[in-house]
Amino acid sequence: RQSVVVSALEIGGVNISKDEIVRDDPTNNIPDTIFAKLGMQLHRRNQHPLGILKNAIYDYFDTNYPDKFDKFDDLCPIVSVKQNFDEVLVPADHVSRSYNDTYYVDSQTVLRCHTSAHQAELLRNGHTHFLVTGDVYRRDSIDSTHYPVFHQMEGVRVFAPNEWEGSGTDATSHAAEDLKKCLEGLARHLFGGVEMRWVDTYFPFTNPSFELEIYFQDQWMEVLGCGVTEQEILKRSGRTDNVAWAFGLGLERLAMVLFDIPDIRLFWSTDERFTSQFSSGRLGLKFKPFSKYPPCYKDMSFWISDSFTENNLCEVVRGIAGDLAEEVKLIDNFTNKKGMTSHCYRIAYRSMERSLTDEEINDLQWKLREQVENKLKVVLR
Ligand code: FA5
Ligand code: MG
Repeated sequence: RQSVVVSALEIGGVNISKDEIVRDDPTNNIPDTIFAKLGMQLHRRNQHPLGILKNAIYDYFDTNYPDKFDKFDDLCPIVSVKQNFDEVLVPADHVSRSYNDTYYVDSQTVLRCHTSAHQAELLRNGHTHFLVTGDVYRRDSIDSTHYPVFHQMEGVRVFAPNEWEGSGTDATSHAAEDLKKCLEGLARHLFGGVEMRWVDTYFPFTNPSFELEIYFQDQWMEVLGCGVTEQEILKRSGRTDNVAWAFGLGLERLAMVLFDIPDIRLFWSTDERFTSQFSSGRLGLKFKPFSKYPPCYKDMSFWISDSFTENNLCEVVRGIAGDLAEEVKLIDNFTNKKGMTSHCYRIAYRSMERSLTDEEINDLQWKLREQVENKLKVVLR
């Protein structure tokens, strides 16, 4: 492996030596580009759209539940498999545990893939109302609303029996109704009016479970997951008699709607034409794109192997093109008589900050073809 440049960092008061993390452990699948994002904590910058949004959500909770919610935004993103999965009841065979979906430091340690990783421990420590904001990491697809590092805010509220006993509904319905009211109120606080809808879904740690979608850029975009906490989680934290709700907000997605930010890569931009447009505490403003540079499309076809996955392809693309990769999209897919399957991917290259030259893009595409063939064991057509 390549060694990394930065050798130490401090997160959540814990000093971590980067040399200690990137070691030759065969289970480590964290590329340097991801590694470099550790400790950046965009959500703790008050001038950054994610920090502005976090503070606006804090305002909503402070107004509606004075002094109730404990806030954490500095918990270390390197967590155990136990915290990230076991303690929130993610089944042993769930896809999210795979090396294809999650970044492993070693077989027992991951970069958290959600802020839910902190739920159980905080409950055990006696917290009953809390918000946890942090950077989370996932191997994922490439497009304007997906990025391998993004930010979530977790919210948990525990109810005592007397809070629902008089209400005429059972504990679960009481929590579910309260949850939806709370999140709809939050959406009004942030957006005023916005078109949204609830969708039923599944999470291992909640039941019932819901997602909230907002209409943005001509389609429905999922912005959060939530639900009534599985009783088993409460039981393990010594709260058999309680009921609770939990949510996990995708901060980038909400900020995209709030500030009219068209592409998720912009959150990482250090171009001052981006950064200078935001200021602490200012929610209302809309981002003005600096002139939009044209995208360049390149297609690539290959016969896939059994082990081929789209996430692996995206990792290779990001490794070569970094944030110049705007989208990776499957545009053709067929299986021939011999049973061989061919995929054609269209890769959109575009910089948010400048025009790219033909030469530069051709160069990227050639490197990509070479690495796709070598690393993914596919046969180019
Ligand atoms: C979760 O992560 C659950 N832990 C949320 C939750 C918490 C449910 C508590 C119930 C109780 P999900 O994988 O759907 O759920 O992600 C939550 C949100 O993160 C999504 O709605 C989306 O807004 C955002 N998100 C997911 N993947 C990405 C990505 N690659 N880039 C940017 N945002 C993403
Ligand atoms: Mg989801």
